[in-house]
Amino acid sequence: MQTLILAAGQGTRMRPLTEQRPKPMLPVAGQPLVAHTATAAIDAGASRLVLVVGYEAEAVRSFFGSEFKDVPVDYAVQDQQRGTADAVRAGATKLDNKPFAVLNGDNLYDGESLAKLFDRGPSVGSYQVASPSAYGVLDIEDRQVTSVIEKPDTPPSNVINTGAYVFPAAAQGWLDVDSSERGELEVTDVLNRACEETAVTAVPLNRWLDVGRPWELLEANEWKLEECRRQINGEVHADAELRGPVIVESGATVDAGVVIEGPARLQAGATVGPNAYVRGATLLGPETTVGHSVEVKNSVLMEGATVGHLSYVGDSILGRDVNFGAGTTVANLRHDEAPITCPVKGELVSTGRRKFGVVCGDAVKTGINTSLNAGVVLPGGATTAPNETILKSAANRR
Ligand code: TTP
Repeated sequence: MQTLILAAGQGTRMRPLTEQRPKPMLPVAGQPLVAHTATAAIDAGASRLVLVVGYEAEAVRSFFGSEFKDVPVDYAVQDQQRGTADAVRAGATKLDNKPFAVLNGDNLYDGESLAKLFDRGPSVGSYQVASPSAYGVLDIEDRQVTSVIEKPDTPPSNVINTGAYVFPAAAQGWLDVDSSERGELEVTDVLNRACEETAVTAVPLNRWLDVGRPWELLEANEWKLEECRRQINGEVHADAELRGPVIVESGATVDAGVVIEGPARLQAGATVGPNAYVRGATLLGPETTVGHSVEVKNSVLMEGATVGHLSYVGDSILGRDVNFGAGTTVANLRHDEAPITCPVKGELVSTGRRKFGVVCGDAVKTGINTSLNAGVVLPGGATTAPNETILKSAANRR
């Protein structure tokens, strides 16, 4: 099955993490997010991948090259991000006149479910949720989809669209859709046309995750780190203790007195300790430092991030080359245990998580003893003074 993977979007809800890189290239368990999407597609039987790129396209191209896991990779450029139907239209220029699959390059799918989708003919991957109104909801009769309705007040079912489709070859002629209410050209309108022209089956996916906002990047890492198996190739001091599924890549170092509770992955050049505690679905990217008496829990540290001494980082995402001064502490729980809120495009949104820390854009630097409240987002390059307490995000803080 020739497969289009949409990876051209600007990822505005994921800012500041997407200020310098496309969302599909954000790290998930040591690989770019879109590499997991591509792997699921290949596991499901993709014969060729066409990646639709646009925003920060070069990062995607240089990761994949012309082949990924023995499957040929082609690229189509979407110059302006006018919507998912427009992205499919850009990608269709590289397709053969045969049925094709479409996947979102910022979604995690399980390969086993995708295989059922790919085998089914015209189909859409579906997923049951408790509150469907925030999604595209599928109207289904006898497993056939009759339409998809965007964010309905009264949803016709609790089954939603996962952005995974198999379209017949004829759909390559159905891509000129009208602009939607939010001013985008939407692939869901292509799906609605497909439902009018042919039988489209809803294929339930076992597991699926849309990674649109920072806390969903933590969820993606939780999922994919859970799947990792213990592998120790780096240098681990005899007085360190690694519990459970921990990956220490060649070139990573674990010093004396360190305890690491898996799932966790330490990429090449990461150094931990002495006397540090790393636990719960943590990714320490290449060349990261977790120093003396630091605790890191359920967090993602991107390449070159440093938490040198006496700090606590919980349920947080630290961008490239972030540097936490000694004694920086992150709050990740409210006294009332209510879900943590976090700003997304200037508006506070519930993360739905009882535990959530902070999001730091690339090269953020904190002064010693900085205290960061739960849900704070610091833009790339922001600095804090020694002893500063940041209770709320300041969008323009530099
Ligand atoms: P979205 O998540 O809707 O858009 P986005 O990635 O730009 O993020 P945000 O809304 O935060 O700005 O996109 C779904 C998928 O489609 C995603 O993989 C990106 C891709 N896409 C394109 O390739 N081109 C586009 O014009 C758009 C809007 C999305």
